[in-house]
Amino acid sequence: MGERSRVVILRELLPAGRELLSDRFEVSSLGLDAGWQQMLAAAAGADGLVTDLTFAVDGELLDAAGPQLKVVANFGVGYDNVDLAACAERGVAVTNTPDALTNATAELALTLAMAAARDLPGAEKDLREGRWQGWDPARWRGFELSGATIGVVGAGRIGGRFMELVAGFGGERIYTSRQPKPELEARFGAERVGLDDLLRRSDLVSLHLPGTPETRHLIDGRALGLMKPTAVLVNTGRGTLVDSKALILALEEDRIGAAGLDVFEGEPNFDPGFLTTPRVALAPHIGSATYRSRDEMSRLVAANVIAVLEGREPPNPVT
Ligand code: 8YV
Repeated sequence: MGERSRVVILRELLPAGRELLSDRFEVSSLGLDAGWQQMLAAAAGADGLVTDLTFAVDGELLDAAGPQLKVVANFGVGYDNVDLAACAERGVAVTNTPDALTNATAELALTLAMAAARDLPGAEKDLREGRWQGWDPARWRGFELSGATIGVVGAGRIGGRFMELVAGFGGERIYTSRQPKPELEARFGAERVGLDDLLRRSDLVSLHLPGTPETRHLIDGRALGLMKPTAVLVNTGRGTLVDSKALILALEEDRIGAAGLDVFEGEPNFDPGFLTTPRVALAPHIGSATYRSRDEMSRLVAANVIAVLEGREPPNPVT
């Protein structure tokens, strides 16, 4: 029998996926605190690498792994951390984990939308800090989603599911997408519009785009200026979609209604202005963090590695 292939999990893969890999391959895992030098050293000689959005998969890492490397399996649907050209040049397959996190992420977008619209974080903070003095008809008033015009920016899998979840609010649904989505139009009466039109008309704007050079700061000061002063902005896509400084300013100057954010530029760092900005619901990138989703994502990572190392087409190639 030949030597078993080597798979290096550069940070962490949950047991649901790790066990599938360990049954077949020589597997090592560095853990969440792994630093870059440690990753470069551990990657040497790997046939497969399990990666995630917290670090760059670039030429340096691929060269440190060596020419036997066959697959980079990214734990996540987004793969903006992976240099696809560098992988292609070296003949390395890249895979991701779509579908598994569609429900979880769309549900978090709705959670943030509702929390932001009613300023749940602000109201809860008042309660926890002893500022609840009794019933006050003017206090803690927010926005209703019932009857709202809901704008979905990027109507892919997650945006489409989000649209399905909010359909019960009635109102109108509009979306942007490179391709028309006849299914969303037929099922939810959705209308495809341009971004500026969507921003002007929406009471809730939910972002569901990947982080690419083209989508960087799609929502900047100009875009925020088009939104209604009562509109809620939700971002569960990538932090780079939104210009943080411009958003903080828009909230502070009451130029938009509220914001719900799961992703940030430069995370786990984020603009500290968000901590003191009014009417903002914040989460530490937990879009896919349900038991079901993260286990399924882990299994998908493993299924992709196994397929490539056994000489088959992976289920989720990204190119
Ligand atoms: C993942 C995400 O948790 O899938 C994505 O693109 O942003 C998250 O849902 C993350 O990628 C884990 O690596």
